Amino acid sequence: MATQSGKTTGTLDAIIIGAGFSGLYQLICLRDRLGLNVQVLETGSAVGGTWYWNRYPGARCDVESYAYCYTFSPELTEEWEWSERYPDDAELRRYLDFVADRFDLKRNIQFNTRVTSAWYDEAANTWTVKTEAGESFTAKYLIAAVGCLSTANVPRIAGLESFAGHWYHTGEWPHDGVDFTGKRVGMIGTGSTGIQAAPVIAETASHLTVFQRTANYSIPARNAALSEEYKRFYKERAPEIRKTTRETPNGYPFKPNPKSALEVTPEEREAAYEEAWARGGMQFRATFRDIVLHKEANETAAAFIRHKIAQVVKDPKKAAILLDIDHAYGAKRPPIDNGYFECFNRDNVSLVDIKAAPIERIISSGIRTADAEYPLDIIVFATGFDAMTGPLLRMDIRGRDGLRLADAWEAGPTTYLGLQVAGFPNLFTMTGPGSPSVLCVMPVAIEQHGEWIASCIDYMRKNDIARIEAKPEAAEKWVEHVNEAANETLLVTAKHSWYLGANIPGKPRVFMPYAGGMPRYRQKCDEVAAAGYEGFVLSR
Ligand code: N01
Repeated sequence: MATQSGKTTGTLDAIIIGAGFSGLYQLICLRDRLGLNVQVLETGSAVGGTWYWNRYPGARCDVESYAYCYTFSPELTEEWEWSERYPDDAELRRYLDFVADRFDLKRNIQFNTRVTSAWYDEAANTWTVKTEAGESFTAKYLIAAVGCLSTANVPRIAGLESFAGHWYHTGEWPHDGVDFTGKRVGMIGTGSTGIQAAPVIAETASHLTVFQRTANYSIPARNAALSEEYKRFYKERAPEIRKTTRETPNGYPFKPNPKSALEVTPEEREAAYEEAWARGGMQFRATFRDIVLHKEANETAAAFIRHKIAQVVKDPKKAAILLDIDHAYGAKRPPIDNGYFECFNRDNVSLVDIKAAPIERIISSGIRTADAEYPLDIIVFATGFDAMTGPLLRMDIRGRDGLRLADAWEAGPTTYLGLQVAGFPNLFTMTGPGSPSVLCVMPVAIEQHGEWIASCIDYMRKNDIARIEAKPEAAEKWVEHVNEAANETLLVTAKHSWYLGANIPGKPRVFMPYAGGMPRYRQKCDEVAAAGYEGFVLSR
């Protein structure tokens, strides 16, 4: 039951925190397939999750629209029309809003509601969730669908409070936008976000100064409007695309070339990279099967990209700073761009190497580095997120015997399958640490999680099971496996990556996402369920 306000009435079976891709799908699975009474609590004033908050200039998904969407409903696939190769943030919000209306989801979503705590009551076997406004909700199951990249990281740089201009974090962008016209803008950060934002900011700012700590690779996205022919083509091929996204390690709609970069002639390799560069997008990483696995193979791709950057950037000083890349291609999340390197050829864009001369402080007139002062009207922090654990730990989550999640994870996150934490019965995390999450196309990972959690709850209900909780030894073994899987790749070689938590001072260095690939993960989850939820304690 529900009211107009989005508040569910009656006794709740489940509470879902978050109304992004994962929360919406979990609501469909639990409410419409199992018939549960579910309440979704969402901080924002509308659906969208990551795409509700990330409205910065140039924000756009780096996965093709026809693959970055739900696949559970052929009718939905038929009814929705993507306009571009990669959807921008506004189109993704429209899509999720369409889904929410299409499946009548809003009646169970309470917006403008920030969850501050979630405590487990062992005697009652319930979770009580409290909100910033002082409301309280109680249910048997709690599903954290809070996203992986939803806690903005604003670095603690001395003097920020003294800045006389305006500053913004890209992940908390004002809904009515920011007018850069005639302004001197400083942007800190050159990850996927900064690389998308810079060329767009440069179009209207009087001057853009990019503060780069770590140089990055980027591949042209080659975004374009979808022709009517392509729109039809993707719809007709939807079942085939769905199948491919479920068979490939990262959930992409293309398969990696089975060849090694080292088994072809230099000419063939060059031709393959040229073709991938011209096609654009993440598929570049799949040009050869071992690009993210072997150093030597990786270097062939890295050298090709460096050569392209050198060709594009005309000013040799800027080029040298942009080419000072300290990690393997793909070891950090590889960005794709719409004119990033080209924007450094504009007269109104400059580049500051803050690895060579670090930022010392922010002053009222701008940014002071070790060797200069940069007068600014606006500072943009494209400085990323407290990824994966941040959104969970900013709530006060307490499990059995009052165990705080923050204490349980003091040395880093420990989960079983990324879905449950020992000591926290009936709490499920969607795309949690230890699951493929950020290494997989999100909606692909999310549909698997949503369905697995719903099947698990269905099994519990049919078998009179009141509680499910990960065994500590199963979680420890899973964490070992997550580490082994990461160690088989070059992902662990980038020591400053957010995959490791290295972007947040004091955060334990633990490789968080599962790098063993979505098909392997899916199989493991299915085997666990088929074996009567092996590795979990089920109690009546
Ligand atoms: O964040 P990041 P992001 N002083 O952490 C720098 C997804 N995403 O928002 O590398 C100075 O990658 C930091 O420098 P360094 C995607 O999964 C997807 O760009 O730590 N600089 C780095 O340059 C992505 O990976 C899409 O040395 C500081 C930058 O800020 C993830 O979100 C678009 C600093 C942060 O890069 C995060 O991307 C956007 C400091 N104190 C994002 N702290 C698409 O779908 C940090 N930096 C296309």
